[in-house]
Amino acid sequence: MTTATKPTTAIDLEHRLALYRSQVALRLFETRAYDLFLENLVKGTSHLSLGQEAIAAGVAAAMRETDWTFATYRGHAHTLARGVPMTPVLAELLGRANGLMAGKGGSMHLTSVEHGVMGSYAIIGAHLPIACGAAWSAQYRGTDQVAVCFFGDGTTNIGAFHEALNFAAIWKLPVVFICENNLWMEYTRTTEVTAVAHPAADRAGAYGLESILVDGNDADAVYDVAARAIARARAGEGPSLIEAETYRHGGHSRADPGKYRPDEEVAQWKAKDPVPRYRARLVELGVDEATLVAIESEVADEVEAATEAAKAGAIPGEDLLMKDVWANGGSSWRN
Ligand SMILES: Cc1ncc(C[n+]2csc(CCOP(=O)(O)OP(=O)(O)O)c2C)c(N)n1
Repeated sequence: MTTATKPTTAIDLEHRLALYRSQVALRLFETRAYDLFLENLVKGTSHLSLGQEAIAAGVAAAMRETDWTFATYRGHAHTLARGVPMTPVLAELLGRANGLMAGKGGSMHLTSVEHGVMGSYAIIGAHLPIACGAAWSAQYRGTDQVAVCFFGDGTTNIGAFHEALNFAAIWKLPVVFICENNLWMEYTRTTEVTAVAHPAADRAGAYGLESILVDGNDADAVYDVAARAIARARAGEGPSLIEAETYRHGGHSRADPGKYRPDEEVAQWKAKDPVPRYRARLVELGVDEATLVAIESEVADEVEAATEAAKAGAIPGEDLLMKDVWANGGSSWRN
């Protein structure tokens, strides 16, 4: 097993500052989303990934604009990290007409093809074969695009996970699977219902893949393993599976206080919070306080502006109900 937990020294300061900004943006955005939920403004359910920011930020930093992201229902961070602006994402959570999906999709269906965000998937595991399909399309068409697919630890017990890995391996598809192991499924501890300790990494070998385990609360380490896996995929060397160990600060979804998790476990992981940890690393590297404060206040302003714009968005009209429901692509292709 390859365990990559040491921060890489290959990342220059400019990229590190960008990684910090990205993590701060994900943190402040979702903190605001939670506040808006408490104000009863967020429509439908939503799943936050507070505490897991280093993964979305680190992986996105290693991707090219033309690469594809396949996100989960816990996909705000996956979407924002690819460069989708905050306003349409927040407006979507609020069910407004200026939302990313015009207010019809909500938190769990964020998609932006122009940013390579090829959907958020609420049926767990469903998107792994779909990511393989996208990767196959890139391989078939001879483009050098790579599909990156995020999923949780619990998802590794779904059949589609195993089917997709086998399929990706035998066809050497340019796909990178990222398991965000936050230790918990919906309300169940993953190790209680899983035969191996590392739900993704321990199974990689069964499909001929290297086992890659990374500290998912260290954006540099995540960036490092993701960059290597993506480069391999782009070079035609086939798929990779990365298990990033992390913890979500909150419960499963917005309505779950997560009280079933031991207090010491929550405290232990909060002490490894990726955002202050990365900030401390930058300070150690000699970045001055004013630079960090400037980044934080720019991001805070961005969240403020997005909140105002989202709240000002119109409530969609009833005509939206029947819009984009059915695409008549014709049937001539069958002939
Ligand atoms: C096929 C399917 N079964 C059950 C569910 C209900 N469900 C939603 S999330 C979830 C747990 C997923 O846990 P994990 O993959 O560890 O991701 P996390 O929520 O911790 O990010 C379950 C069982 C679902 N959405 N799809």
